[in-house]
Amino acid sequence: MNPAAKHIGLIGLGLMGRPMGMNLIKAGYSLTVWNRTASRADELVAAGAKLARSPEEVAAASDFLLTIVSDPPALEEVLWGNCGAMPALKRGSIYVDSSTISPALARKIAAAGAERGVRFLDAPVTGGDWGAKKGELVFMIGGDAETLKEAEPILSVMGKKLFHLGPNGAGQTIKLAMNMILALQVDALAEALALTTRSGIAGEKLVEVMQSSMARSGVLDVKAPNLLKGEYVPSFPLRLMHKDLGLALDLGNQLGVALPATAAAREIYNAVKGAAKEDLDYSAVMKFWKR
Ligand code: NA7
Repeated sequence: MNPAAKHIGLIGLGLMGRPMGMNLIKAGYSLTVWNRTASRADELVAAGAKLARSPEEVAAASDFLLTIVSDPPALEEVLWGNCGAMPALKRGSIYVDSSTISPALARKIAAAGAERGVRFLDAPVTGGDWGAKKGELVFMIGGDAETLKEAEPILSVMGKKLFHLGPNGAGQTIKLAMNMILALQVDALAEALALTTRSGIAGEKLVEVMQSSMARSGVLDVKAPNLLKGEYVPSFPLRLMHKDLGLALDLGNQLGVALPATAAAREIYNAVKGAAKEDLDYSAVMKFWKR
């Protein structure tokens, strides 16, 4: 199928949404966008996207809608707030949400979509803004397999791997579990670096040994340089990691699963978030020991 014949809507042009939209345009799709702060659409509009006046207008123009906004309240606002998208979604269309939200909200959206004949996938992503720019995101997907098959050509423009994990909510559940691990790994690395450097040994020594041990990891490759240099330009903002740890703890409560390590890590992210004067990457958790 000619990509230009498929009308895609994109709501949420933050750190992730902008490069994802750019890759859709480059692949030849016709794109209509909306963002709360309209100026964030400038680059996409210059590249050929149409700017809508509301989420409702985007949904009404789309065969395929993608949303990627900060958190559950932001998503509820764009779907059911003033001129929201949900009531305007076309029967037969596919709606994919890539925000990280609660599995319960994903299931609520799926049910509301089904009532209107709209097929929904929860499809949060991992890979940071770097993965979004390169079109190398990893999608964690919950929903119907047939719907995913239809959505696959579009999602593949933005991602290198699509994991189908179960019914609606499964994508979000795995995403929260993934982010718990990433948050704990970076927190553990920061603690160990604090101990090492306070002993008078360069942090680089610890990292060097870890690279030759079982503690070697992608997190070490990507985040250790930030921690060692004390540079925390947001790739995945700390405020969003903090939000995800909260969502994971809520899910643990609902399921009756104790998450003591996650609870402790969230306190540390919370302290750094409270003291931060600017937007920082989550690797800035190191600042807890630099105060
Ligand atoms: P960013 O860069 O913080 O972008 C967040 C986006 O969400 C941005 O477009 C915001 O609009 C939008 N937003 C936030 N609150 C609202 C409300 N209330 N109404 C409408 N739109 C809103 O986040 P990322 O792109 O890094 O991440 C997006 C998601 O992927 C998030 O769930 C991560 O955890 C994973 P703004 O430009 O501020 O007007």
